Amino acid sequence: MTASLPRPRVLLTGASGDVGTRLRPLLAQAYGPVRLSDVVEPRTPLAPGETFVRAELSDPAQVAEIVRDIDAIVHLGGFSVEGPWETILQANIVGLHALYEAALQAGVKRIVFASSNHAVGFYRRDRTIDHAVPPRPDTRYGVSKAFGEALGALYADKHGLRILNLRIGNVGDAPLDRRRLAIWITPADLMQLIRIGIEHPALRYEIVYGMSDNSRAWWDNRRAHELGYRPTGRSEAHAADILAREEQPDPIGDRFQGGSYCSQEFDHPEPGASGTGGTA
Ligand code: 15L
Repeated sequence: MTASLPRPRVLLTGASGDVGTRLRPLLAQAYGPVRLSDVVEPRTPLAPGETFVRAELSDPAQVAEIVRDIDAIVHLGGFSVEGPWETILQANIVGLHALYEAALQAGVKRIVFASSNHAVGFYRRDRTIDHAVPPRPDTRYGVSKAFGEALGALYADKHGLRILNLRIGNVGDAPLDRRRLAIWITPADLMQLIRIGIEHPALRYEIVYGMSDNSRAWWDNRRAHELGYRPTGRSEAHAADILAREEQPDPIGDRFQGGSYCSQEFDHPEPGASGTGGTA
């Protein structure tokens, strides 16, 4: 932000989760006062300038309340792993629609949507994919993220909201395992992407991958780089440690980008051999 522009009023949903808790100080540093929302209380005490409003995303009245007087939403809220259909439906489909609708009514200008690598988890690891590939969700959760990206496109094209979808890999201080060497992102790099979503003057509707500078990546993240992203995290610095660790083989999950999300409930003999796009 330049000094002459007013600071955007930012809402962070899902603020009490692991990623939300890590982002809070970074958002406060960038934007000053931030409104936090979640279904449960924040994990750490509120810092000066932070306010917290508890809200159920599936309740339109509560959602209308949290988006009031907000310029930009960072939407981490909803259900963040695979779950029963009813749970995913309420949190990530009904709830997301309520959020977009309330945002439109309230005049919110921008939404940064925490999509997920699981929207494209059934691409094979030996294939490099970019932001333009069709979704290949690996779970009901992944389907809900693909839905979220599509819903964002509708609100961008029809109503002019500015939307950045982040297909986030795995956020943390270090990659957790071999798969995460490809998809890991530091909180600081994630914050860089969020700032692009909130501040980039030419942003209309984009999908980018939420990963650091990972040499083992299977994503071509050039769109993020074109928008100014310059990640500083390097998973390769952790590679020797991770590769020295024994890992349980997962014959299905190890072939696909989504890992164990692909092998859960998997029950046919020819992975990726049929359906749209043929072999992934
Ligand atoms: C996700 O989308 C989840 O929110 C996170 O908990 C991790 O499981 C991550 O994907 C991953 O693929 O490592």
